[in-house]
Amino acid sequence: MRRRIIIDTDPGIDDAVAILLALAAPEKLEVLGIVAVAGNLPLTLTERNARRICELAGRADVPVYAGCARPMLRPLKTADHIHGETARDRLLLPEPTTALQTLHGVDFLIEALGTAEAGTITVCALGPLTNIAMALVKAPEVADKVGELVIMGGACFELGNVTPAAEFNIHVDPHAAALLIDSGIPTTIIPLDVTHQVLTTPSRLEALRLLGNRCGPAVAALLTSFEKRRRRKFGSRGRALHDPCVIAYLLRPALFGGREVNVAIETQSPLTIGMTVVDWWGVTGRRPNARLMNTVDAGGFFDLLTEKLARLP
Ligand SMILES: [Ca+2]
Repeated sequence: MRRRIIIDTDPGIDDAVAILLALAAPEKLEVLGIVAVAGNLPLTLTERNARRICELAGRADVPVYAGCARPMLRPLKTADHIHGETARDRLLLPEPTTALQTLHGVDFLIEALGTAEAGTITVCALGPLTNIAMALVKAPEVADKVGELVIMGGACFELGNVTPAAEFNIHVDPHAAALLIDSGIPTTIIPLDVTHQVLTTPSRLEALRLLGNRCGPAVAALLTSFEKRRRRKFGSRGRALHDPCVIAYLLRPALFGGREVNVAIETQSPLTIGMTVVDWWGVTGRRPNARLMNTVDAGGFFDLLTEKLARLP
């Protein structure tokens, strides 16, 4: 069955790889639209990067919308030091030939969900959850239309990557995350516990570089530039591919394993704000509200990525 998906994203280097992977599998995924959000970079750059990625993939026909320019309550915190490469290096991503859609991204979400059958749309959340939460603030009735919300975000045993307790996407807009986790939408979470197992290696990057098309070497170059920056912080370990795990999960769910748990989002504490408090051992008695993944076949992931990206221009 072909899934109809909306990608909400803040590209961002690993967002770029995720979008390319989705566009490389049209027999499995119909991308209804891409909605940019402020996160890794400010909105003006994330929406433009989204269009540049579609251009690279030869899919300028995919509509790109701009959503929210800041989180619901907190000031925007970007990760420009890591993701600025996409803005600076014109060689890696071409300039877009198509214009941004005029409809606001939140209104696109409401419109696309509003006109769909109940439970038929998959929403892929690759950035802070502001747009999706705002869609539910404006039109709560569209929640029923979401068949599955797949979030790259949070952490269980891996704890945080932006503070000791919090993962970036949840930390940037914890209030949006808290609203969604309590929305009743069937939710799958791919946390750092999974993505920190999906690491680049020289041979995995080489396989992409050798694809002989435009997209494979571009992805290898993006990930290599990313890896250089990251090395200062995390040592010689490879670069974790966070967001593409969401698309890989849609394409090949058997690569991932997890369990139904209760997740609560910390929105109060200055020390741990944005922490995903996961009841892994079921000690609270709170009802499970998400399927949280904790295992992944990383080799299988890179095989899938390489196999699919080979099909792009
Ligand atoms: Ca992202």
